[in-house]
Amino acid sequence: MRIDVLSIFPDMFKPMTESIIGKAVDRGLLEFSVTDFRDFTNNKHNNVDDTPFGGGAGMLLTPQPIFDAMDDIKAKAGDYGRVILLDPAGVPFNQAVAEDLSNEEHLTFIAGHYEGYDERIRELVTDEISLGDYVLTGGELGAMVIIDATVRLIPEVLGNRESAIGDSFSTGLLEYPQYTRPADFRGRVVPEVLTSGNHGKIAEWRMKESLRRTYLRRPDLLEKMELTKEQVKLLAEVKAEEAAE
Ligand code: 4GS
Repeated sequence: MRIDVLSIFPDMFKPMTESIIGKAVDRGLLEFSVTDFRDFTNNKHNNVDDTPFGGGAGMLLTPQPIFDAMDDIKAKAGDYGRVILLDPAGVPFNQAVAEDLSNEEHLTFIAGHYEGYDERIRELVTDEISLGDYVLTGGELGAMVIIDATVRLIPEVLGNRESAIGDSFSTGLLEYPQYTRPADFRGRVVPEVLTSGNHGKIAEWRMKESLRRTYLRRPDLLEKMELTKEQVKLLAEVKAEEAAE
């Protein structure tokens, strides 16, 4: 995959050279390039923004540097691929969006800072995505979050140690509780079933506790899911147990 980012704070993307994303670059699974669109301004002060027509507070990114920086990406990469604008008015980001984006060959992110966007910039854009219902100082962190969640889904990026299978949200349920050694830590004992060696019972306990955690913390996720017969039975047990608490 190739990922381009347009930002006037390219140094904010330095953390992307660390950890799993950095390794994906080193291993040739990801090509990552940040373009400072201030380099493409046509005015002598290198301004990237201006005041809104009609008045009002705040500044807007002007179209010219963004359009020219996009032309440069197209000249270098052949296309822009999917073009993602970070914006609170976009589709809320989630695991399904990450899975969709992870199938692409090329993604280009436009990350504004401080200000809004001149509406004509949206012409270049295929996807407007929001990190969530809160206000950031810029789109950079949003772009990095999306890149992180997306790139780890590319086959071969994660090793077995960090497998994406069974992740919360990819199964539709929150993860079940997990324990490692010691089996007794200061009197807090690991659930007996997990040390029993009975793999059928362990799988059933894990499914039930995933359902419990999701029922207690994120019932909205359960409403969106189609449960198997087994899950319906386990969830009924969970509900009875929780009502009796
Ligand atoms: C978000 C968000 C955001 C909006 C950037 C105000 C500065 C700011 N971007 N998801 N101007 N939430 N952007 O808050 O993507």
